[in-house]
Amino acid sequence: MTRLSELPAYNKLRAHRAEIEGLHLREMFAADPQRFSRFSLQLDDLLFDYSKNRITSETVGLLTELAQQADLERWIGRMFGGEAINETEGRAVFHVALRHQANTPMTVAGQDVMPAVRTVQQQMRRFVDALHSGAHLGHTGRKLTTVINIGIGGSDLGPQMVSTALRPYWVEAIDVRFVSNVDGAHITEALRDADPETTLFIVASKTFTTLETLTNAKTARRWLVEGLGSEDAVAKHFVAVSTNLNEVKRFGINPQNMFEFWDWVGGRFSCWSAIGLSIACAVGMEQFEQFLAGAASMDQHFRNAPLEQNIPVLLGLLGIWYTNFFGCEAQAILPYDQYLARFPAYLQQAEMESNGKRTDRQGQQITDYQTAPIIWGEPGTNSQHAFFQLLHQGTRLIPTDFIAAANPSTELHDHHQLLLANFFAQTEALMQGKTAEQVHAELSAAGASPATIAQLTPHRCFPGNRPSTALLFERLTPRSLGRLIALYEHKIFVQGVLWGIYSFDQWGVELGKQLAKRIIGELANDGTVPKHDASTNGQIAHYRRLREPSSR
Ligand code: G6Q
Repeated sequence: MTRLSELPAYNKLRAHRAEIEGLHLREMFAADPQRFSRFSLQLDDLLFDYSKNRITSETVGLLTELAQQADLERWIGRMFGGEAINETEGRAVFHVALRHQANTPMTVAGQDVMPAVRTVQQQMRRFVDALHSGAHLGHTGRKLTTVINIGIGGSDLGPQMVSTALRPYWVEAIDVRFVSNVDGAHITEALRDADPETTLFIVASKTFTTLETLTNAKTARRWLVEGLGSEDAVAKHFVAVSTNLNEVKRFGINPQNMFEFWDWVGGRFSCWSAIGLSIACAVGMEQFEQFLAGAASMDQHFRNAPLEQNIPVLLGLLGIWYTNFFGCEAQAILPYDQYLARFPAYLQQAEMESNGKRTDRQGQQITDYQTAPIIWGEPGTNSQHAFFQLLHQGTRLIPTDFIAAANPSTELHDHHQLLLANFFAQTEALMQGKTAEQVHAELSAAGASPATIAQLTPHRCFPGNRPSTALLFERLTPRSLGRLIALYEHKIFVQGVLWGIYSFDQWGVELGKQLAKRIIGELANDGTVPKHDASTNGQIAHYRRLREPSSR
């Protein structure tokens, strides 16, 4: 493997970056009436407009050259071929099989996984249908209408984000909630107005050993058994989603109530598996299948489109362009859709846990280029009234992704027009900026004195030339949502390949977990002195002093 920074196209891109330094997007649009059609693509109803980025045709040519030199096409083939490309964990990365539509095999280590995938999907359908029809009732014979998913990280963020996004599709009388934090406040609030007779718990954990999830699941179990006065209630009110049958049994959940998935499904890529059971409970299995089909349409595009017309590839390359050649430290995700409120948080995990790494595939430290930027964002228009100031006039350059549907998910069409007017206005404003001449003219027209004009002009100018990419599609549906998520998943894949890292492990979350396990045993007020650094010891001692006697 040649390091990214040693690829021939990398050096060419550095030189090219210096050449285009002085170019302003405003001028590039003025000079090229074809710029929009040159730098936009359409996949069915999805418009991918990347023309408001600081690129020329040469940039795109060099970036795709870089991707070729990094062997991207071979890596895409390896992922879809079920190869064990997650080498540090010795696993395939095969979430694409979970949404595979054709009647063709998808193999891992010579074995077709599709029969097992379809079997679990059928089991999900039977369960969800029974839940909705009332064929599966609670211990006291009542319908289960509150579904609480207990999981964390990949076993929470995906299902939670998708369920939130698809709120208008929820079947009648269903209420789906999510508990992830080990902070007792989370489960307390989720249970506050819940009725044990009508509550179903989905314990979602790939390993079924995660401290937070098991702690919450035990609390939920106690609440249920106390509420219904019988251990037998667990059978009707608890199901598990896991790869670990033994631990599920040990917890006391009947294996018949377990939905299986496999080690080739990474946690943060698992909402397509039975980890999506809470989504299916919310919207029904047919809509869940539409969600899978939407993702599959992006998989096909990613697998087959040439690099320079490949949306996830281009989105990934734009990120590389800004991170590695402009020194950008952050990437803003701005859905103009309240139902996508959790999408930035979801991508924070997907991108930062996948590509927030400093060791390359050869085990060498990466010292001469950056990997994953900081992902953040909030829905428009709220974000406009909060942090857009920094995007427009701050000292940092922050590339932005604007995401919106042309049609609303509500009846309030007038609201939607206003929302989209802002969507268009913001990408235009970021790109165009406002010159001193414009500010001057505005202030003069408003009757400002020359002194006021001189004082205010520098503050009221916008530099512009701030990049944005727009994703605009017909409507937020299970299908278009599946396609959108798959687009970002593949973007992450592309970037990981180019950065030369393993995107599908997450060793960085281990150390804190190990230390926490050790510290749990040290919190007792038994006179022992914890064996840490002075700061950690001091914090623990202060905590022991402040803690109320009842919790000692
Ligand atoms: C995701 C990570 C991580 C994981 C959680 C929950 O890719 O692996 O976020 O999903 O730690 O793990 P379990 O599903 O095993 O409880």
